[in-house]
Amino acid sequence: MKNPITVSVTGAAGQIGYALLFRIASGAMFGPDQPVALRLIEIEAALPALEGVVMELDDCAFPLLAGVTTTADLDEGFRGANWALLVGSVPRGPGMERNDLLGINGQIFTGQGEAIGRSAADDVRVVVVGNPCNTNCLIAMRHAAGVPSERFFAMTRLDENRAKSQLAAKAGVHSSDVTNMCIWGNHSSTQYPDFYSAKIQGKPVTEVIDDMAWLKDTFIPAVQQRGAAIIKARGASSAASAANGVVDTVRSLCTPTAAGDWFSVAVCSRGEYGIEAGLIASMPIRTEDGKSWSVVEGVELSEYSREKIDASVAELQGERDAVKHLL
Ligand code: NAX
Repeated sequence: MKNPITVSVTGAAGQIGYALLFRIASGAMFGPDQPVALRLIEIEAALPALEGVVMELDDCAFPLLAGVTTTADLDEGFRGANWALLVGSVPRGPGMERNDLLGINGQIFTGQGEAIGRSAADDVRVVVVGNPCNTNCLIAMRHAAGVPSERFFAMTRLDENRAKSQLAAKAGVHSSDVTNMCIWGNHSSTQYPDFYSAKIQGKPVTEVIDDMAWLKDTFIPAVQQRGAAIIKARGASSAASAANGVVDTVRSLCTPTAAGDWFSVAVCSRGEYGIEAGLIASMPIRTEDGKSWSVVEGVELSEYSREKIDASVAELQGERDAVKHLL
């Protein structure tokens, strides 16, 4: 039997946590022969609810689940973590401005970053889901002493999957026929799902879906506003699909990427595609060995794409400026 991978999850009693933990424990994230140990982190007030989730994990008798720890203590929670999945954050309340939210969550991710630096395993990789995830990731990264910046990621995979599904439905193909789908920029309504570079059964999307008005005026807003549409329909925000996005993100980072393809995740820019270095921006990513990753170079950007990416990057710069005191 392999040694267990230790996975720390914050916000574990929340609705994404409830959908995510069972996928991890079942082997969906690391495969059917890889044991996992879960370290679940919640605020004190949510620990009783988290115990209920642990009872359910127990009741699944998962063969791969090597242990579960629950705690409100960050060092205890991140101890030995190979993966830290930062899902918990404070939701935007009535009357709260975006900058208030950035400030409140900024404090949380400062402490979590510090604890990851102190307590996680030497090979820790961090995926931030809690919103605003790009900027929360930036804050955690800046405070995690000794953890290289290339180990920090913010999730845009749900957006990628949404985009693939919308394009597949329009073209009358399966979503797995859609490749090279890059979400650029921020995980927010300014994100740019790049239909120019994406392919359907190996052909450019613009050849298969010969309807530029639909691509620009229906497809893009549908992806950008999908979260709001789910809330309207379900009365609650996306949870199972978000959890699935986390599973896909980690799997993609651990598995060599198919030839010619890429996936979307926000990483610390080194200035690729003119995106200011140091920002956490979503770009096309590949990994050859399931350990190190690189930004795919040479993706051609139309003038339209350039404008959309620049707008999303400007938003990221604004968010970064709003939390400058925390960096
Ligand atoms: P919930 O409100 O159901 O759960 C959040 C959990 O986090 C709660 O149990 C809360 O007690 C816990 N929490 C709050 N502060 C914490 C802290 N300091 N330490 C540990 N735990 C803490 O939200 P849920 O629907 O699970 O969503 C979680 C986050 O994911 C939200 O910020 C949400 O906006 C974000 N999302 C991000 C997505 C993405 O693609 N990046 C998509 C889905 C989702 O909207």
